[in-house]
Amino acid sequence: MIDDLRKEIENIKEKLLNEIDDIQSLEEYQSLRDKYLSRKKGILASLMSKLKELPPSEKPVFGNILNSAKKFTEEKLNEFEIKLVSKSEKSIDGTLPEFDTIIGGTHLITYIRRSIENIFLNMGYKIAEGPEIEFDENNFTLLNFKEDHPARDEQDTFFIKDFPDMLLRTHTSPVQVRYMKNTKPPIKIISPGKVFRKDEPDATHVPVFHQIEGLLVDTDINFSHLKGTLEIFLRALFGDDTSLRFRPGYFPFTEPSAEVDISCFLCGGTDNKCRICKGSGWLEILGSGMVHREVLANCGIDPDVYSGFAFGLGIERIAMLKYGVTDLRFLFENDLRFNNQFG
Ligand code: 2NL
Repeated sequence: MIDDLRKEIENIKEKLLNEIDDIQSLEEYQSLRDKYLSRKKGILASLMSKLKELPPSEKPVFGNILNSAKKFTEEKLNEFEIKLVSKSEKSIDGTLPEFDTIIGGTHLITYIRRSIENIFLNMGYKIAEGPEIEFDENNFTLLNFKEDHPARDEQDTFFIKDFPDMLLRTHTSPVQVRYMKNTKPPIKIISPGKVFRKDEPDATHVPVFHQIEGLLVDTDINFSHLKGTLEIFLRALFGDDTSLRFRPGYFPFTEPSAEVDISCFLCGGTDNKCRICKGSGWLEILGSGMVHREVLANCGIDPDVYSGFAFGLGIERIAMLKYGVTDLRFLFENDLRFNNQFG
């Protein structure tokens, strides 16, 4: 009995393969699938009824044969279905133009920011960030700006409507103020980020721009530490043969303060029509100084124990000098003909 059934199933499998070979359409495929696998009237389902005619010892043997026949049938039909579907899909038209793939790049401002961040990360600095909407106190008062300082004017700073003590930060110094209020020295941070000033856009002014400031506070920090740090930084950014020049300057939050120039990396002072130094041989690059005692005290740091230096530079200015950007508005118009030249 079981041997007869075994033979019957082998015949069914063989017939299935022949019938699959003869299929011409998806409809024929569907009806063949039903013929073999339909749960009620399918050939394999009907064999199940033979199960009760078998003696108990042969039931599991037959069950196994039937299951593997069902698996075989499903596999062969599925294989064929994949072939049928891929044949019915349209072939690729090799005359079509290629896809216009646009590969993203790094914006010049991001590229410069990261280059500078890496120089300071290599010197052991941490990156500090803070909110772009700030309290007047962190942005001005604690930094020793007097109540009548011109930067506090409505004309120059975006104040937040209905919140007279809040504004869009005009520099990233408030990030360092927050850091000093929360952290005991030694402090060694840079703070990159967006800053805001009420300027009518033109080639050299945009109301949103970018700054990186640095701050180091510890015991026994003096002006030579500032000079050495800036020399390492600016030589890494502009080349090993760069010379530095310190000129006296003024910022409310540093004392003494210094403007820092670098020797012109384009002409070295040899071209009196030089695009960037105009023949002077020097380029104004950043502002710096020793952190004002008053500022340290305002931020909870004892100026009799600790001292520090700080500096700040504009990323857009580096873009103009080093990368030849002639109009700052290009930096946020996002014309790909401009953006693709960098990063
Ligand atoms: C510039 C000049 C500068 C600082 C930024 C600073 C921050 C704190 C305390 C003291 Cl919390 N100083 N920052 C110091 C000197 C100059 O920026 O021309 N930036 C574009």
